[in-house]
Amino acid sequence: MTILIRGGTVVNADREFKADVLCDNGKIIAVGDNLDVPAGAEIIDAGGLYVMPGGIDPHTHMQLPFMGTVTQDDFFTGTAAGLAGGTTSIIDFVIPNPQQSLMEAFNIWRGWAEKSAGDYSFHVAVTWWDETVHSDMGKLVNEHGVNSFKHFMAYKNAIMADDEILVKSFSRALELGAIPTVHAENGELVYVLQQELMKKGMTGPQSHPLSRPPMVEGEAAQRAIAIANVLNTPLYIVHVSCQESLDAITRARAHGQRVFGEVLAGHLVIDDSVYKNKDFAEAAGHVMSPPFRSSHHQEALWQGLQGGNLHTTATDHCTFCAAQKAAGKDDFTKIPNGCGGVEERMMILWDAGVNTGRLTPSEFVKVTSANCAQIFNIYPRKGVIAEGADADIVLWDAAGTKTLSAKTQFSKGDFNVFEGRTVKGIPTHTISGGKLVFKQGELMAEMGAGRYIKRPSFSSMFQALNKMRT
Ligand code: URQ
Ligand code: ZN
Ligand code: ZN
Repeated sequence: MTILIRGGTVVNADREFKADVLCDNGKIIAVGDNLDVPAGAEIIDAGGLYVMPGGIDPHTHMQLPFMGTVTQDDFFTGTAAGLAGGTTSIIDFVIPNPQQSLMEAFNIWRGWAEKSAGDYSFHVAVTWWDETVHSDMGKLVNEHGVNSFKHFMAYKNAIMADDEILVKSFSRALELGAIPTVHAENGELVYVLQQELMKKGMTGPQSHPLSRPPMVEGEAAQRAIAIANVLNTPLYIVHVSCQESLDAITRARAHGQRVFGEVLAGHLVIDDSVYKNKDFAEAAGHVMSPPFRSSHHQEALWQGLQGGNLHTTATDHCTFCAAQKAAGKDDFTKIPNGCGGVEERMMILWDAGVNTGRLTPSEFVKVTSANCAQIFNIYPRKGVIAEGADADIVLWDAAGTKTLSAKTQFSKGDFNVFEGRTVKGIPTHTISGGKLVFKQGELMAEMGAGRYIKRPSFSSMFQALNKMRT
């Protein structure tokens, strides 16, 4: 399929410029002025629109079995919803049960993801340790294109990685040229606070944020940073939600440590007043970890993005419906943790970021696509409008408006944390793998059209780091 995008303003991480973009056979084959129209090409008039790299969401959980249930969006509906919001690639998570082979889990998730409508890749979680984990990590990097390993420092008695696992896994990741990532919350503290709140009879969703105060995240972020520092590995901290963990990242980076931070669209614009809602479904619908924070943390997170101490934006798309959330009706610790956002992320970042002057269009591209591609080593295949890149492109109408709602979302599920928010700045067309998959509100996502994206190891950088350690 040949598509010529004509008359738009291309926005990359480094600059904006007027140019046509020609796509053929899934790739961008030309970017320039007044490109000739190949016979049979579909022409898209991009006059007055921005032409940007398709978004990459580095943090989703499609079809995740979690807390006794499975998320609402599977890999088809979840990636299709992403395409409707301009996100053309996701990095999801393989999360083995403790004692389950990493390779076995990886193959199961690969099977689930074959129905994806957009491209996908996987971080693999290390939730336990023995020699087979050590060896499977090697297979995953050297044979399957995994270059990032996740560690949940929360979720005690489930998938929590203690310090021994962190130290062994980070060291192994360094040997392999893979980057460790962490969900930074102190799972022991969360567990104690949960028990205390339940003992006091404070069983409602209002207790969720009380069981995970910012310092619970700040301590874990600092601990992971210290372990990475001593072992000389880079580190990527997912869903940074508060000043405390951002400060730990900022301090580490100021001393030259290679630490990257991710922030969720939700944490940038939603505060903890949502938990005060007397309606259980409304409050429980916002139960995710780390929780939404008091409003001063939002400004800190925006400053983190603007100041280069937070690098990527994600969603942690992990959707449960009201009936699933009701599992925690009488015990907030049993409310499945997770919220959506894969469809809304880029509109939230544009509306609250670009329209307020916090981000330029190029900085928007950095934090929604290019930085993620560079950190996870798939740039310039992804994250840029340039010859040779994958034809993953979003056309953006800065004047267009939309009111976000569960009633109109493509994502499955019956809840939307951005419910009722009217945004200015919306996608008009999404091109994924060189095909037009979204056009002015109409989604033409195709089951199985998405590809598994291998991410090469960082051997060169890590060899240098490794040398410094030995
Ligand atoms: O912790 C995560 O990232 C997964 C289990 C999604 N749930 C959540 O509350 N963030
Ligand atoms: Zn997490
Ligand atoms: Zn997550």
